[in-house]
Amino acid sequence: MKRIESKHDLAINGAVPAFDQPLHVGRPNIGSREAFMQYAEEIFDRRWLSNNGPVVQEFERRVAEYHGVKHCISMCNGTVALEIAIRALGMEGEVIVPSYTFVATAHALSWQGITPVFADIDPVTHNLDPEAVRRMITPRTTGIIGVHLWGQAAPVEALQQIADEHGLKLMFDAAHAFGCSRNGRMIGNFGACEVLSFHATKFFNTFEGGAILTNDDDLAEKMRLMRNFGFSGLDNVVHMGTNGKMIEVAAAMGLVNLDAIDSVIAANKRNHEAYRAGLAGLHGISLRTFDEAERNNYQYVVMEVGPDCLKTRDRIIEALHAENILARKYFWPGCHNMKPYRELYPLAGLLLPNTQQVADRVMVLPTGTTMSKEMVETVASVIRTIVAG
Ligand code: T4K
Repeated sequence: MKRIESKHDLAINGAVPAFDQPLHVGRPNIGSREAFMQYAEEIFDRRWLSNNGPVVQEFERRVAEYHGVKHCISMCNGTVALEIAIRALGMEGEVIVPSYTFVATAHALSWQGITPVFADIDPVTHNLDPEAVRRMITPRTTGIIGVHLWGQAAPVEALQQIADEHGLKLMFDAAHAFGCSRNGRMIGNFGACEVLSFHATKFFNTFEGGAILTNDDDLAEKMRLMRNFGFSGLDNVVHMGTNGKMIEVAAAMGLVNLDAIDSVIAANKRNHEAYRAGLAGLHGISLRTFDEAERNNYQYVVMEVGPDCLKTRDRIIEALHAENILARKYFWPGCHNMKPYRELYPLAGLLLPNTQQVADRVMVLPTGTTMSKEMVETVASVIRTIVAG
């Protein structure tokens, strides 16, 4: 690996890039290929490819067990899972969400004619600020969707209290929070239900996929119907529904990745520690830490570029991309600044100062099983050189 010691070693100054292949944020973690191929063979032999097959059932059982929750209803992706959960809870009118999230959180509402109302975040945790949520409640509000951003739980107790006081539904977008806990209790056990994403780029993937976790038997039953066109038995449609089913081969990927999960967590944790050591003391730069008292998946390495840093976030990103280090500006510029929502709320920015500030400062760095400790150390030394140069 190339050594980066002075600004003359940087690709933006004409040197060869630090890496000859791009380093992506979101390179998939993949468990045993042999085990996956074995599942695939069995799936072909059975000729049962979708519709609640045996692999999907086994997958749901193990994901529910892993999170200590009664029901796991698997889905074709996290976005459809959000849409189904929202509809099953009977949300309508206005629903309060953070703007600082992946756009799917907001889209899952507006796709169904529900207005996402953006509340500001806590600038330290990056999660919804309960007081900001209170300020956004109107007579049309029917629910709140908290997001466990970066895998760190939203303030679930405070949000539950607000929901109870105002008779609102509460659910969580737990797309980042597979395997994480809050006060020792696993994600999946908060609000009415919680939605996971198993997209290729996630800590835990099923190629594409998602799931809803809940302890509510009736809700689980309803959501199972809704993901399969409302069919109860062969010819009997008893509910409105869509096609949200997970396929067998996706569930097989999930099972092999579940078997590998401890090694993925270990790799992410090792990388996070290497980033922390590599960036320690760098003026104007801070790295989000994890609460070691909780279960964490360490999937997102979130670096904040403060106003006292000698370089801007965008300048650092530009220089990193030149080195083939494809850091991302998640979740810039905030949903409220994206075209479908910008026109709806031209003044939303005034209500979301923390969202604006955080979205302008954050970048996410590559990690996962495809990144070695040495690669992380090189990325950190590149960042140090960019910032100083
Ligand atoms: N809620 C939240 C809070 C979410 O973060 C997400 C998804 C959802 C809901 C919705 O869940 P899903 O419906 O997706 O299950 C990515 C993912 O597409 C998205 O799933 C994820 N959040 C979001 C945070 O990141 P992009 O646009 O950055 O993805 P993309 O395709 O550019 O991938 C990132 C990088 O990963 C690429 O540059 C290359 C690498 N990559 C990607 C894929 C797909 C690979 O190396 N291999 C691959 O197979 O949104």
